[in-house]
Amino acid sequence: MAFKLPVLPYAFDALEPHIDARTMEIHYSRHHRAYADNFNAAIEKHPGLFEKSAEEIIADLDMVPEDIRMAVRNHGGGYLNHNFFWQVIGPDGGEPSGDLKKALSEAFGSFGEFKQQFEKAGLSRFGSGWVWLIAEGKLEIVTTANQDNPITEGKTPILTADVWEHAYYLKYQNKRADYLKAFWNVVNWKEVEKRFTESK
Ligand code: MN3
Repeated sequence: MAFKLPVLPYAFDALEPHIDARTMEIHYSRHHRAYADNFNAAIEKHPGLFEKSAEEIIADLDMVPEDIRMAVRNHGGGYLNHNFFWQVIGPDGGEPSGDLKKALSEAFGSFGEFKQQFEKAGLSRFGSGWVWLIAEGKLEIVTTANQDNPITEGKTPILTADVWEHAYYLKYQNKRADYLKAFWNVVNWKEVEKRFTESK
């Protein structure tokens, strides 16, 4: 039993013009696949771990044998983060509604203010990493380096943006700010709302 590369739930060009088809193709077919392959290769050394889910493993890295712990953190994290990322983005865009909209206003002042703070956090993450919206009673924004996932710290992410250069460089080059502004056009708020409801 290996960890499978999940099927991308839309076509490579579905997020155009905000995220271009070539970026999506390379990001999914090469980067995500490589994380999955390297994660599986690490777990092969301790195949008992195949009985756990990727979430269970990343949430409890201390139980991962030391000889593969760094590989699991990096590649298992990369595998899991992209599984999550493809779910919370999509072609529809729009805005949050209902309880999530209310919670965003309570935590950040308004939806607009939330977007600004999320973009700012993504911009200030030096080097490669991720920016996350966390549901922990009150909503909060955090960033992680490399392929770390907030579940390792016991947090529940409901939205993320990949701020590795491979996520935007072909179209936006060094302009991460422009990528993060465009990101709002491809957030799958229905999925984020579902995860928000499940977190309570
Ligand atoms: Mn990526």
